[in-house]
Amino acid sequence: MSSKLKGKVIFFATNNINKFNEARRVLSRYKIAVGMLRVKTLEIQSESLEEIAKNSAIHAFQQCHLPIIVEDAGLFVEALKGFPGPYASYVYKTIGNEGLLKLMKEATNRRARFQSMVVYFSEELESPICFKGEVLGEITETVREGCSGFGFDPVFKPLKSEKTFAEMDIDEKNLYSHRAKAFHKFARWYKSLKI
Ligand code: ITT
Repeated sequence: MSSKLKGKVIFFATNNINKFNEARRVLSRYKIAVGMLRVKTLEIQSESLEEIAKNSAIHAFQQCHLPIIVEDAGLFVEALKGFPGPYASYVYKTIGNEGLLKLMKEATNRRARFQSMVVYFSEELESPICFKGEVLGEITETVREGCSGFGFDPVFKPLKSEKTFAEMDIDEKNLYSHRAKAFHKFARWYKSLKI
């Protein structure tokens, strides 16, 4: 592993400012500088977050030749046999939180999990490297908006909290979230690179 990786700014290729802000907050604790890059990411159709994110990272890197992070997240609801999974973005845009709650009207099992796959790629690496984070929780009975959050945050409550993600600020969400866990793993790896 080359020492060239250290001390550089890395770029998070995303169009989602909320994801970027959550990641930046974690990385700043490790003094890792990150910029947001709005390159057009390629999202292949796949059941695997890892495969989607790896392909996106390679595609993004080919466009900019900068040290790049891509993150792909999914929501897996037990009562819906893992739906929407990697299709969370499409499902959110089409039926939204109200639609998800409707699908779960009869469901007594409210268990769900968010997964995050953070993928890093740079010119020093032969292939992209992946870091996974997961949070277990449940889908609430009603939409519980708070003062922050995005996507399914108003209907997702981590197991160890009484609040939905939307009722938390970024720092509190980062104590539990799939994304924060994956970015902590990434940051520890990045900081461990030999000088
Ligand atoms: P980029 O691909 O541009 O990074 P995106 O919003 O499409 O942004 P993802 O594919 O990773 O991001 O996530 C898919 C969707 O899953 C996202 O649009 C949200 O609706 C939902 N989602 C992911 N992480 C979430 C979180 O922490 N809280 C609430 N919803 C989340």
